[in-house]
Amino acid sequence: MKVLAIALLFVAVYAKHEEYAGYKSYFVGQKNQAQQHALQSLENEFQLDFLGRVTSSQETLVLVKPEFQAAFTKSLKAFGLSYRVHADDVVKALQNDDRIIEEVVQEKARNGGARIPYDNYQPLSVYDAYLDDIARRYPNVVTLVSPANSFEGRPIKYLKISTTNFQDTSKPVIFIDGGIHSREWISPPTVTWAIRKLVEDVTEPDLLERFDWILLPMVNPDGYEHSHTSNRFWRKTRSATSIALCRGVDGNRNYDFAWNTVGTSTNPCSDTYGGPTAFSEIETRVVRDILHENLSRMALYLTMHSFGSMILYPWGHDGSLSNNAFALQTVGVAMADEIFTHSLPNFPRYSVGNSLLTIGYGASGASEDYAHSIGVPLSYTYELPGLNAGMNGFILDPRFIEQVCRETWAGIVVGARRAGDLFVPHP
Ligand code: 0X9
Ligand code: ZN
Repeated sequence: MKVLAIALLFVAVYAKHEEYAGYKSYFVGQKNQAQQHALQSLENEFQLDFLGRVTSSQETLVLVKPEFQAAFTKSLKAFGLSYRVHADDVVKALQNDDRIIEEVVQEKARNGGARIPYDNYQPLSVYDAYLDDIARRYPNVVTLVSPANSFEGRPIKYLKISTTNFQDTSKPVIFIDGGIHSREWISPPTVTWAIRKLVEDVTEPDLLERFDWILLPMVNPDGYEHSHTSNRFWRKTRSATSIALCRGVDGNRNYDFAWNTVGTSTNPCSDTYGGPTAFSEIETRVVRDILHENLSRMALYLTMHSFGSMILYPWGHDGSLSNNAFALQTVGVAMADEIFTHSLPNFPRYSVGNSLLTIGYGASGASEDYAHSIGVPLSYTYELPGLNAGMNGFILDPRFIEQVCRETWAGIVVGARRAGDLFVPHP
């Protein structure tokens, strides 16, 4: 009986990641732009999935299907790109992540079940309950808004945090979202941590006096749920917009900014599918509407992604700079410097710059570009820290969640204050 139970458990655990059977992940080094382009050019041919950049070593982590591994490594050699295997067996690596996550759950159980939401990755229900609970407990400063349901019918919720219920229109607004790319699990907790620091554990009271805040931790709840229950590397929404078998649109290719032109795909099966039209997704329309409703006084927009320890700003489709590039760079550097002073020694230092030039590829239809194009003066994509030598876990050991939240908050504090100093209301 016991043997059967263990066998069933094994089958269940294995089945969870079975779509990655035979996959390997590789670190690929790129020394210059030509090599970056060379790697990028292999994306479609070998159906590569770029998981992110390890900034300290300037290596990109790439997921490769079994049938393409031999040809992929051959092409790397032909281009003179260095590479090394990261996970020889991706299923095993994911199971190892599951074990690390489960260990923390066990530890917590031994500690008497205390609720410590930042010591592990949380299911969607925990985020949902948290937003409801905060709104209930702090009705004077927090308003819960649930403007629409996701494709699969889950409420997309955000909080408006304000000492005047958004009535003092002289205050600049700061908007932070997370979770558009569902597999980037470190993103939503950085947004809920900001809620905590504005409402529950206030150490910077000026931030609530000076600004109104909009915090949307989970733009893509369907994708998040799917990445927890079925496919760990699910990035897109879960919409069924075409007759094709493949579901989902890359939310960060779906905004109406140079839509469908660069670093995006028209193939619904691609991870960077931009959708049938710009704003085809309810999830991106919710963000769009928040931007427009508050545009006249929005001073700062941050969208949380992972990973790579980068602060990116427009324009991400062609690498050109906006008229506000000087402010974007200086405020970006101020945020990165502050994060650095709160960081751990083994964390990579943030780099700051134009999206295309810093991340190494162009991408159109991204939210940070859209926000800036309609007039948000300071608009950034955060690529939060992730995998790094000395860290365990395929993506980010859950023991580092709280650290990332704390240091990211330090960056937000500086960014908000700078944004407030620079802000001139729109006519
Ligand atoms: O590719 C993306 O959407 C972002 N990177 S991620 O690894 N989180 O997927 C980067 C977006 C950069 N911004 C622009 N291209 N504007
Ligand atoms: Zn992302």
